[in-house]
Amino acid sequence: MIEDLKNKFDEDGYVVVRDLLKASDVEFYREVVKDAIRERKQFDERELKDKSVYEQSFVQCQNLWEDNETIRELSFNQEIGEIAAYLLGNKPIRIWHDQALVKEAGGRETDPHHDQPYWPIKENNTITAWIPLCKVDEINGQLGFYPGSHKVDERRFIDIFSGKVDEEDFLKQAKIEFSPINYQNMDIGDVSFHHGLTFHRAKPNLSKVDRIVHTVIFFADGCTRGNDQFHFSVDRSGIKVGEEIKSDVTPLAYPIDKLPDRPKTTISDEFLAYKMLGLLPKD
Ligand SMILES: O=C(O)CCC(=O)C(=O)O
Repeated sequence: MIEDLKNKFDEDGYVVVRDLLKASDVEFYREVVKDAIRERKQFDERELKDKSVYEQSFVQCQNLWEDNETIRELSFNQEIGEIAAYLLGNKPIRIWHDQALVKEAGGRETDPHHDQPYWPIKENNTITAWIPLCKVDEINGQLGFYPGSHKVDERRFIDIFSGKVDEEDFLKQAKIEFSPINYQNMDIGDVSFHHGLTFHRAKPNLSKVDRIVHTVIFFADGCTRGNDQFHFSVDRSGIKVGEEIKSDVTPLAYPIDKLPDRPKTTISDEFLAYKMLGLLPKD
């Protein structure tokens, strides 16, 4: 069964694992994540309509594992980690970062993109576990994948941060000629895994309730920094281009026999605005 998942992941660039988590655990974590977001976002009083186009796709809180010990248990869950490690080739894996992605009621679609170009990791050995903490269907922000798109091996940066991505430009840039999109209905307990090079997008949330999702990004142990593009996951600990990505900011995630400690490396006050907006943990 796990071999089937790996074959499907290699072929399509994503898999959905049904019933991986217990419903009662998911319901528990939903409340924990909601509280953590409320705490992180306490100084952000903007309404959806006043946010940037990017922020209208989702509320984003990163590195929740650091300042919330209960979420740390979810981000370092060994059942999720085991599957992620297996899909990446059975090596130990490290966390790049985790993040809650809440598509608010009325939130717009998530523009099509792939993730790896956002990260200065040289090797293409990255994977995201997308863990819905509520049911997700075509009405409330379903995630959809372009099957096989990871094989295009295209690392072009798709800018989803500064405005809506033009559909035609995207297909051209992504070198995707034909674009079936496999949207996934997700039940409580289901988890999807997508490769860092798999193009994906999400539908708008047309419901009256926020779509709460927690995600964890992992990379194979031994990956190195590929370029000098800034990223907290490497720059906080001064990892230079060519060096192995290995620090308390990106600890081993699987296999582990104990949860990691909160990183000693804090985030400089140069980035106070990110901390005040709740994107990153405060000290
Ligand atoms: O949850 C979403 O709307 C988008 C998720 C996504 O892009 C990701 O997890 O890489």
